[in-house]
Amino acid sequence: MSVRYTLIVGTKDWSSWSLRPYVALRATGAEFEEVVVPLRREPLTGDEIRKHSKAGRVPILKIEDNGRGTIVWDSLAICETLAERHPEAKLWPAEPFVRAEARSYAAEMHAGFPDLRDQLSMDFARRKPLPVLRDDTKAQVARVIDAWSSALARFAQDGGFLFGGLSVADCMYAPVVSRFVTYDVAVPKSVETYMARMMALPAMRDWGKAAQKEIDAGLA
Ligand SMILES: N[C@@H](CCC(=O)N[C@@H](CS)C(=O)NCC(=O)O)C(=O)O
Repeated sequence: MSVRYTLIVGTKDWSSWSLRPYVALRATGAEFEEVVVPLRREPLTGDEIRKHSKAGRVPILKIEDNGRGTIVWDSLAICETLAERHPEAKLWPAEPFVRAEARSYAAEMHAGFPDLRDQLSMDFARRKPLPVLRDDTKAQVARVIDAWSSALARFAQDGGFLFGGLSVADCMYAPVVSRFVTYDVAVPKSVETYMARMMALPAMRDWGKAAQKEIDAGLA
């Protein structure tokens, strides 16, 4: 069986959406090629992305499998596809109610937190002062901390992540972990331990090294 994955991502220092499926794909252990499209270089950026997907957004996963191929776009769709194709990676919890909750976490992140994303934009390899947060941003930061604390209190003893082992929920929140590190957001101890565990993942470390190289090269 010959499977070929190509993950198309944006500038790593900035592309929070791209980081999510990257962490999931690394968790599967599958080999893959990577294409990095420089963001914030319009019209080049849009033109480059649309060569791969008419949706005009990264991340995109190209799958070639035994002579057939497809593309998957959107971070959550890619994570779902990887979870389905690699059941051995256990990217969703096995227990149905826990899985339902983990899906809710992933979906809440995917659809929400606009003020947090706006005010604490991802800048993976940089450290920045915390801006004065709007009330909505404060509420969204508090919601993330509360959601993480709740999951960690119940499941972290089974693997250290939100729902025990690393799941799509962790992948979806990986950029928020990075943002909280960048802006040194105050968090309780259990969350601090979780964030350190996330940042220590080989996938997160490699992403950070690549982001630093982009900064050094003046690309981010
Ligand atoms: N909902 C999408 C959002 C993807 C998205 O907005 N990606 C940004 C980069 S992080 C993008 O492609 N921007 C295109 C551009 O800057 O022209 C997902 O989950 O993948």
